[in-house]
Amino acid sequence: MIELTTKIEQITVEPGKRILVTSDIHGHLSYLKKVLEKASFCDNDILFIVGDMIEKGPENLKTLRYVMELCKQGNVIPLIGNVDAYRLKLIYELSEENVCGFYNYVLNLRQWTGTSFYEELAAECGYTINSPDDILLSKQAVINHFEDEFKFLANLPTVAETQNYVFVHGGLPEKKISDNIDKNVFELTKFDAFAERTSDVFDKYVIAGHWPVVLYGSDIPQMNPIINRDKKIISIDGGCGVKKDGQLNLLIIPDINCSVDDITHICYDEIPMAYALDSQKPSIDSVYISWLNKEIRILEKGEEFSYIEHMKSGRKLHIPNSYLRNETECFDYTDYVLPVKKGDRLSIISKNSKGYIAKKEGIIGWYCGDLENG
Ligand SMILES: [Mn+2]
Repeated sequence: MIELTTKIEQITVEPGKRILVTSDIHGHLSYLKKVLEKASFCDNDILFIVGDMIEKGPENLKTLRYVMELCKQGNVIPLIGNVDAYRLKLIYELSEENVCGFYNYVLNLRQWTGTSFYEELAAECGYTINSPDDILLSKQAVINHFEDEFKFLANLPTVAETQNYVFVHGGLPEKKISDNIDKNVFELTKFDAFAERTSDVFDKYVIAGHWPVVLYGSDIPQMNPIINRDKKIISIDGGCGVKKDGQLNLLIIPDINCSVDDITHICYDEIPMAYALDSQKPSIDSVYISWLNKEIRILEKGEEFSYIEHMKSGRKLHIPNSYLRNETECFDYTDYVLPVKKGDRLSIISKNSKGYIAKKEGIIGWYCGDLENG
C-alpha cells in the first residue's frame, strides 16, 4: 500500500539566488527543457516545480524521470499535484471493481494525447493495454518495476515554505501554514480557483498552480501569471497541455528578499508564430467564454460562423463553428480584438475567413490583418 499524507517542508533560500517556479508540466518534457533553457537555469538557482508533472501530455514517464534526475543536483524542489497523487493512488488501488473506469480514462487520454502515464509504465514492463484485463495483468509488474518512481512521488512534499514564499499545487485551506498539516493531500492539491475562493489574506505570498489562470478572467483571456496583492497569492498555471492556446510559465523571483514588483516570468509553448504586417486597436468591450460558463444557444447556424447567445453574459455574437463543442456549449473563445502594432510577433492559434485567433504576450484575441511567416 502507499500512504499519501500532507507534508510541509521548511526551506531556507540563501539570498543571492534566483528562485524559479513552474507548475502543471503535464508530461510536456520539451516545454520544461525549453523554458529552463530560456531562463538560463543554473546551479546557483533554486527551482520549485509545483505539482502535476504527469498526464495529459506526450511524455509522462520521461518527464517524471527527468525531474527525478534534476533533483540529484540538490537545487530542485518538486511538490506533489492532485493528478500525480491521484494517479499513484489509483494504481495501488486497482481492482476488478474500478478497473473499467480506469481503462476508460486511459482510452480517453490515448485519444486526446496519444498516450497516458499508465500505458507508458505498462509498455516498459512489456504490456500493451487493450482491455481492462490488461491493466489488472500488468499491475503487479508495474508496481515492482517502478518502485523508485512511486516512492519518489509518494514522498514529495505537499507544501514548501520559505522565508517569504509558500508553494503549494492547489491552495491552502488554512491561513496558518502549519494548520494545513491535518488536511488531506487532495484538499491542498485540488483546491480549484484558489485565488478566487479563499477569503484569507496570507502572511507570505502563496504561489500555486493547478487552476489555469485563464479561468480567472471573464472578458479577456490571458495565460500569464497573476499576482493578487490583496490576498498575497500568485497563480502561475498557464494551461500547458490543457488549453490548446496554453503555455508553460516560469516565474522568476530574482532574490528571496526582493520586492514582489521585481518578479517577472517567461513562458514557452509550441504554437506557430508569425509577424503582423498591420496595426490594429484593441476592442473595448469583450467576452471570454470558458468552460466554466460554456452554455450557449445557437440562434442561427451558418457554414463557417454561427450566431449564438452566451447564457452567462447574455451577449449575442458570431463565432467560428470550430469553437462550438455541440449545440449548447462553446469554450475557449473570445471576441476580444488584440492591440497589434506592425512588426509584432504573434502566435497563431486558428485561422478563419475573417482573420486569426492569436496570442500576443500571453493574451488571446483576434487579429484581422496580414501576416508574414517567422
Ligand atoms: Mn492540478
